[in-house]
Amino acid sequence: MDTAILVIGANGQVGKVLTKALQDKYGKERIIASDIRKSEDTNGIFEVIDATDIDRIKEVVVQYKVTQIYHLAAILSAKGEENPLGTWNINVKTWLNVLEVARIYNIEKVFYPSSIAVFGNGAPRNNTPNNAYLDPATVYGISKVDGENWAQYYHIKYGLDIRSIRYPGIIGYQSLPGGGTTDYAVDIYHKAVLNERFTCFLREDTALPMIFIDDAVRATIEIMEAPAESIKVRTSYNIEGISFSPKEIASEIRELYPDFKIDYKPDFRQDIAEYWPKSIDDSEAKMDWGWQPKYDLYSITETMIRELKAQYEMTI
Ligand code: AKB
Repeated sequence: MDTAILVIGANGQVGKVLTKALQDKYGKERIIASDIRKSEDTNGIFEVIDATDIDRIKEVVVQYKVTQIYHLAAILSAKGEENPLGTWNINVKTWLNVLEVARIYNIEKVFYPSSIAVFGNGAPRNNTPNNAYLDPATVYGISKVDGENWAQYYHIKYGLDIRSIRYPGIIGYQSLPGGGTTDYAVDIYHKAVLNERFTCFLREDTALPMIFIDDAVRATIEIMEAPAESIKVRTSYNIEGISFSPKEIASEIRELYPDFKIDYKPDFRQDIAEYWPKSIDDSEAKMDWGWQPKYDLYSITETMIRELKAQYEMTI
């Protein structure tokens, strides 16, 4: 059967860039982008899907004879704390709907995005191993632990081929920050390019694991294309690009904008970050399916500033 890929949550930070990468790889006619709302810059096939509605997912899967699903819709850590039960309902219900549809229609492969938010106080903060104890402190983190375990359950019980990555904070220029604790590391570049002072909601020494969007999207496609027998972890794989603190990113930005100003006003997001790893051990992903990051803080900064400058110049 021809490959037909459904991307749920295609308007989000990863969804946007992943949809484009999949279109380039498989052809526009094979990728069905979907989200709760149609986006302005939709380019290719797009279907409005509210993923809490299982019948709507089924309809699209049947209409396009879908063979793979990437399920990216979720409410992130900081936003999730505003409405814990609503977040639980959306994050978990949409995932269970996707799993059920995948089971009923024999979907060949499914991608599930987990997060470093699955870790809490029970895990080592430095070089956190893949199989560390999981006791998350946010509803988002709890929903991701739950989602990983459902993924493994559907794999064992029904033989579904589900693959998953625990994303660290993702840095990209294609979308504005969307409710995450790591999003300061996107916002900071916008302020630098606009020559504005940046007020950081984390303390200057709060190191967190991060990854550039190109590396995150490449990892996603690589794990999905790896031979099934090389996927040994059926909950989720740790991956990391680099780890840095607000102070370190600010000092890298000052290499290009020497007058860049930053101050620190930690808020509730500091408490979220306190529970998360400072750095991640991704040796299992490296060993099992060949994961290798390409971007360091220097190349991320250089790319972010170049791309954002071009975007802002176009809107002037
Ligand atoms: C967030 O900050 O909530 C996300 C994540 C680490 O999953 N970027």
